[in-house]
Amino acid sequence: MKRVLSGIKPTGTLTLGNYLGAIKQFVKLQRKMTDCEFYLFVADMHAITTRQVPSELRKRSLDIAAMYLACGLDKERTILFIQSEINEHVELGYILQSNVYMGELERMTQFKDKAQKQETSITASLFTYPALMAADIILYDADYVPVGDDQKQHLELTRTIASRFNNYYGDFFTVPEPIIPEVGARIMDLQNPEKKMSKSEENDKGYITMFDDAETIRRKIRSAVTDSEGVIRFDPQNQQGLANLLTIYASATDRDIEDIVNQYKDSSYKDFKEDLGEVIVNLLVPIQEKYNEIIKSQELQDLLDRGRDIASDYAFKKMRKCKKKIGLGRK
Ligand code: AQP
Repeated sequence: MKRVLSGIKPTGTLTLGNYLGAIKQFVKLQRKMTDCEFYLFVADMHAITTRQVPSELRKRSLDIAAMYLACGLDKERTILFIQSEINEHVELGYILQSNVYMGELERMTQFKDKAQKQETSITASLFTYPALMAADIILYDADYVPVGDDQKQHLELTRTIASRFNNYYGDFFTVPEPIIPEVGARIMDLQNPEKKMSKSEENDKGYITMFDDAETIRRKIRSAVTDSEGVIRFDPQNQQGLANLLTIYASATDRDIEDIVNQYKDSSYKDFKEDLGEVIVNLLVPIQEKYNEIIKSQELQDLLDRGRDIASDYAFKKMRKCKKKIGLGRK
């Protein structure tokens, strides 16, 4: 059976970007790919590449798991777990550090962006992050990895690392394929549409979180940066802010951008934004209601226990074979 795998870092409150670029796609794929198995994890080990408050990190990890469920995952067909509860991720991550080159890691734009923002106190793990990410994926022999556009480069490196390992030690890991959504793969910041919407961004007007209440959502959309042209059309070069809002609308409603442009071509930005605000409110409020039920339930804990046991079993066996292949240990 083919395996689809995805993960999200609990570095902040999930954004509409995470939802449209990753969670929604995952749920959609699950409905479409009925003959696949779905592995989904909360990447808390990745979160600590930047400083986290322990109690908040733990809370956010559970929040993410609950949010995924609230978004409509099929519980029966999902192996849901927390990355740090399976030791083999780090073990394989270390092995893969010996199969990736400094030059390759230096080229990763996410590292360059984050290092530029932080300037000092850049951790070694932020640099080696792609090796751990590769381990997360190939440990389970995932066939497909749905990601937003920003993770394309990391996934390409995962493929390189897996192929390099296979070439040297003999075929062992499945080389994964990315699945990137056609619309919604890169949702941009509402205040600065040249940057992607990120949960660890300081200016909270730039992103909509999955937990924002209806009034906050409306306000953030109303204040989203557009332009002075005043004409609704899809022109990402010259009307970046508006193009982002159209993309959000299309991705949230599963409609074509062209169709939306047609509907609003004679409207003002103000009216378009009012409607978009309502689209997002209608999308997120029902998810928030489900989340409120799930976060308190024993079912969430039971699903995470079950996920941990199944993933751990696979990971343990895979690592035993992997170490043998490399020549580690006595037998
Ligand atoms: N703006 C976005 N548009 C579309 N997809 C996005 N994703 C993230 N931002 C956008 C997708 O969400 C998944 C999980 O991402 P992640 O949490 O593992 O890491 P990230 O990509 O670094 O997300 P953030 O929000 O930008 O986190 P911080 O600020 O901590 O770095 C991935 O599939 C990603 O593509």
